Amino acid sequence: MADSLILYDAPNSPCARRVRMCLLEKGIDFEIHWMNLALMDQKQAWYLKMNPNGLVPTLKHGDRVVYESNVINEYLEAIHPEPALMPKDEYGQAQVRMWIAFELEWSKPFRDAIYETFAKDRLRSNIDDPAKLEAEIGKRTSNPFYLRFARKVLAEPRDEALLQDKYDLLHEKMAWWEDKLSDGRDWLVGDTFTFADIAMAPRTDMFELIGMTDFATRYPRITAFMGRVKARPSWAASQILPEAGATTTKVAA
Ligand SMILES: N[C@@H](CCC(=O)N[C@@H](CS)C(=O)NCC(=O)O)C(=O)O
Repeated sequence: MADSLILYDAPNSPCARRVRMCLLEKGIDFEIHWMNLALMDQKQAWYLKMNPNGLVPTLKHGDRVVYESNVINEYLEAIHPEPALMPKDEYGQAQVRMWIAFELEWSKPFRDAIYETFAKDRLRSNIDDPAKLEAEIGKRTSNPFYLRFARKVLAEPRDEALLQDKYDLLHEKMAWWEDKLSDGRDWLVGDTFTFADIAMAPRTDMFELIGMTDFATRYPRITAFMGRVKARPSWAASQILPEAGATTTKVAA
């Protein structure tokens, strides 16, 4: 592939990890540009021009821009079809896209829960002085909403009631997923690893970060599914963090 592939990414982003996994499964080299989500790098004007949702990941392929992890993966499949990660038959494709739609809904309570837990702790460890936070965010965006949001995450104690609400919503979704696996399937769609598995695995691996410690006993089939995903070389290889002080990382697949 002649044009460079740049992935706008962030440490511990499950959404960006989907794209990393796809690139690695397909043996494509790429370069990561790291964004600091706590400081709102993703809300900078130059980035919003590429991705109006102000989220990672975004892929730049030469002068083409593609955002939204599962859309990026389908783009990669189109330009680099082998090994295939999308079924060839229409019902297989519809099933993959339904898992993606399920993930998009399920990610909403998860995101609220992660802001009450891991993201709160991460922001506090990044910056403990509200004035410094204000200055850093002010360099990146003039939208006062993001500052108010970050201030709230930094200053307010963990909202245990809100967290319980989110757990209850997540359990409803996870119970549905656990039940789906009761037919003994290895992969979510068909007999092979597909974009459906890539859509679901990275966030599933983060339930401990939102304080759900009984995940493995509560969801043994999903835990076994995660074991199969983790046995693939793309799982370990996609666990990428920036070197101290580095803003980019080159990844050779
Ligand atoms: N549906 C989007 C979700 C992207 C998303 O939520 N990204 C998170 C990181 S996993 C993010 O950028 N969060 C920063 C923010 O909420 O401002 C995708 O799959 O690309």
